[in-house]
Amino acid sequence: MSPSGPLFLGIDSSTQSLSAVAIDDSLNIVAVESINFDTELPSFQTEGGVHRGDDGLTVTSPTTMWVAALDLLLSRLHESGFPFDRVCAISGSGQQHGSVYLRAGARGVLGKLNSDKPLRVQLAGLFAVEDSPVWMDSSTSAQCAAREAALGGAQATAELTGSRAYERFTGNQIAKIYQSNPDGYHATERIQLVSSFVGSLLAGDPIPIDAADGSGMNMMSIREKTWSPAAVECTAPGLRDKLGPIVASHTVVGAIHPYYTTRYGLNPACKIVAFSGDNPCSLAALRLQAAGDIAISLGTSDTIFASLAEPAPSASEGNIFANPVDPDGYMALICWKNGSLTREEIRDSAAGGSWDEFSAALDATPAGNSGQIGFYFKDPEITPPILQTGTFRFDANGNAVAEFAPQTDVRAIVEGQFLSMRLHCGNIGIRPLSILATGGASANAAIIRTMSNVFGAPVYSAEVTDTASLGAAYRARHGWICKQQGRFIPFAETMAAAPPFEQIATPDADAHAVYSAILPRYAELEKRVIEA
Ligand code: XUL
Repeated sequence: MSPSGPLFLGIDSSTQSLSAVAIDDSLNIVAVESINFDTELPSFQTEGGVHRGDDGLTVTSPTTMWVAALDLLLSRLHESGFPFDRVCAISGSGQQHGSVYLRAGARGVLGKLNSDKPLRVQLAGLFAVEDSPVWMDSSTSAQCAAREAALGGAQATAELTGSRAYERFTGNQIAKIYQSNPDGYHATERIQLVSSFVGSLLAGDPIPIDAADGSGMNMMSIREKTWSPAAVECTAPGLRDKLGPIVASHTVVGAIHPYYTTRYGLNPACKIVAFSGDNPCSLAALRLQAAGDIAISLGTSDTIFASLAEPAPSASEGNIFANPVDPDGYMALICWKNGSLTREEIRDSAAGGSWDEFSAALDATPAGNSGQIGFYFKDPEITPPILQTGTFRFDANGNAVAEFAPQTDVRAIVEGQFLSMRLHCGNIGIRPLSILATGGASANAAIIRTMSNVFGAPVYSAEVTDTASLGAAYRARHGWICKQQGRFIPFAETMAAAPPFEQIATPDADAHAVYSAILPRYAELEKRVIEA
């Protein structure tokens, strides 16, 4: 680490841990630290950072655990000699959708933190609801149905808020708290997201929710980036006053509270930049800054993150959020449950359990698989939503067939997965111009070539770790630079010093044309599979 110069800190409050990444002004990572909730704060008795209810649906985390973790994280960094006095700005990331219920009077308590005592001791009693519902909770189906009924259906809800009503989305969680614990609800002065809550601890004042994480609540107008009166009013009475304002994600929302300057040596000039959700922060870490920049993560589930300019929210696929680095832009998140495990199943059944044989089969078969198309749902799929598991194979004439030759199966699963991605991306307005491949399968050259050809876009490789906290650190620096200059500076300009990602595939125009011709047939067959 150089002995001087500004530093920027990103703090990620995830489901299982609280982590920090510090960068210098040249974007180098200079420190990382992490606190695991289960093992380092065992008194909260969490498993994977959460408590699961007896109903199998309710999932919460003890809010005070996050408070205790913050002191532990900062003291760990302090003890390691981390130069907190050089930190110019802090931003953060939080698991999306989770909510925190601050009791009346919380603002006064937060403002008067005393650096002699740990946060946990001073903030006991701060919460009107002690256990925060988190994104893994799926106990609010009734509230989702009520929301969609009030807002004119699932598609209307998606058009208004960016997503249809999802159980984990915060508005539905708040509605459940109001109905099941009205005393707790009425005792609440301010409701925060996990992200804005951790930022509020640092600022010593409740900071606003940012537009990107606010998009995960089913209550924000995705186009206006303000609370939708209809979507707030159908949630719970008197809610608008408890939510505070929404700000653009690069906004400086406060300064560090003296608690931290005295206790850990932070610089009193250190700014707090709005905290955001972990997925928006990951978008920033992957530098998906221009509309059409997408990342495809090939993991247990396959996920696409994308920057887009003209979203077309849909009730059947994906979530649209405000973009965390471009106040006029949007981002999308789409998840496919059948990812690596499903590819591995075909590797085992059709390629002798060997990735080399799997790649050889891909190389030996033509783009478009001579018109043969397969759907492989080892698990119920999210995109498109289909509960029925199984494999559905069709010949070039659209007739269902029981089997493919092994090599055909290999090509069919890979092409099918990427055609599904292209189809469903297109349905919500994503027009991929460049692809960043991450996750395990991104190391397979034959799979990546197929990805490039299906989308007709160059593919780059990125192995970025700690994306949520790193993205938060990049955003801290972005917000700080905007504040210094007194105007919005495009995120890309602030990231010019970052080393370029390595290009690993160039699309073949002929192969791409084959896939463009197949796509309508693929869509047609997918409809048949869903309807069957
Ligand atoms: C996104 C979601 C999860 C959490 C994980 O909608 O629910 O990705 O953000 O922390």
